[in-house]
Amino acid sequence: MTVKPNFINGKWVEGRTHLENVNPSDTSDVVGYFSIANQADVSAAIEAATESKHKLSALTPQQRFDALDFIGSEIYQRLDELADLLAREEGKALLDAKAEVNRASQIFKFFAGEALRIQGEIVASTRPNMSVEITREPVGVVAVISPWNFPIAIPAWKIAPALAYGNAVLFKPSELAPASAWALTEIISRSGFPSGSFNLLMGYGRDLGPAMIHDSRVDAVTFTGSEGTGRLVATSCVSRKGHIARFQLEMGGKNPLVVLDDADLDVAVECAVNGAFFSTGQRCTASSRLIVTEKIHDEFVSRLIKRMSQLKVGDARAEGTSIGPVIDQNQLKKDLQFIQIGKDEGAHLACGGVHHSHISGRNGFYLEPTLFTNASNQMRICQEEIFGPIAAVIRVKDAEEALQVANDTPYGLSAGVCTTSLKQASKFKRELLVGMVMINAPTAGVDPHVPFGGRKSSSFGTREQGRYASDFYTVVKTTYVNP
Ligand code: TXE
Repeated sequence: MTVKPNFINGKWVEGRTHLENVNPSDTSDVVGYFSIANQADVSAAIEAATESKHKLSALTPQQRFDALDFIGSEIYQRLDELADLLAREEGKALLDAKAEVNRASQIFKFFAGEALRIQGEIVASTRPNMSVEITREPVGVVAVISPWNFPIAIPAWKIAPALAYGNAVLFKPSELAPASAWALTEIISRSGFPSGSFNLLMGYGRDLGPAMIHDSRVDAVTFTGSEGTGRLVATSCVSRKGHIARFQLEMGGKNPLVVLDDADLDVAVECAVNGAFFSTGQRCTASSRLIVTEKIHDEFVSRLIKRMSQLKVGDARAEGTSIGPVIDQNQLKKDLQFIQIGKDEGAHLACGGVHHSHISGRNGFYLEPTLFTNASNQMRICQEEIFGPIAAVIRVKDAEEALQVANDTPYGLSAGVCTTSLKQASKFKRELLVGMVMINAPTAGVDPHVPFGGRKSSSFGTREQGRYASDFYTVVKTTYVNP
């Protein structure tokens, strides 16, 4: 049995214990075994990352460009192989997995370019003879804590900017999807970044998270995951001894897709299917609330159900699968509990809701795409993040009520509106309390080079991705020069 090691200070380090990574499409298939880092490994990685700062500052922007470009190119060259691994360990359908791997490659390429575009400003002072220089410097050692649902793209959009702007990285991937993280690390290990500047620590967040965050040599923490864990991370960053760690949190969503009377229903149905069910609904940007005005409600629902009947649930890597399994038994249990809660709350289970413990002879965590109708926005299925292929239709009178319902949630990540009216599109764009607005497009599925993030309980801190990422991964310094 081969156990994949952690990567610390430029060396592969085996742990005393390990994780077993199981294919959610076929639980008899073990994807691999992965070392669990212990406290001593975390300390060694922090020490190495801290020591690597001077080596990192000696790298020219061109050298950082070359290393990041190398990573992006290799990910692209190995797209099919990495997508297969991703689909095997996470369960998203192969097409979605390919799109994710491609996006990871694009992100590394984008930030390779950003390494050459770090800029400052020179500003005239209010005082005679004085000038003011505003420059950006690396933050230092950054802990990257990532979830399982995008096991290569989310690490990419945290690691690439961290390295582009000259930081050292401690990478703690989700214990549920270490294989993609390990493959990414193996590529980074050959990219030319100095030893110690990139470290992989696999294992459980409840142990490794606090061990990283409580060490004041860790300057910043970037986290994506559940809201509850996000709050714990924030508390640890603030309450630890020494200076407060800079932190950035991307958490849950309860994203609305509004369909107005004047919508093109073909477009609206495709947006709903893609946003609610693709990637098995396990996306923070999933459209879990479909808010539909009453004139077109029945027509929209009947077309949506017809379209849902064409979605094939099955092995993530099998030909023709549109929806793979959910990630594991715990998530399946949570999804099934929410289906029961929806029924108990009085919503009508219009489609799906059925769990299959095996498909085509393979044991897996399969759940049919599920649609509730007659839902009200106050129900738990419309207020809490479920994170499965489950959506609820909320019938509203008009656009005014649709907007009010769309905003009536603790979250504020992404929101969509389907309309052919420019006036309505503009109004929703202005008044939706979210970080990302999608007009006639699914709430999920974003570009790799522009800001990503939300408001309210969805996000805290500066935006991820695109040029805006520099706000998190750099410190601004203001220098006054009196020549
Ligand atoms: O998340 P966790 P889980 C939501 C989704 C899902 C639920 C549970 O609703 O059903 O969260 O998923 C690390 N200090 N989302 O358990 O626990 C952990 O090891 C520091 C939504 O996977 O938040 C992993 O690397 N870190 C979300 C990461 O945090 C800790 C995506 C996320 O795990 C830690 C994923 C601690 N005390 C889940 N405890 C989205 N909206 O995108 C755990 N971790």
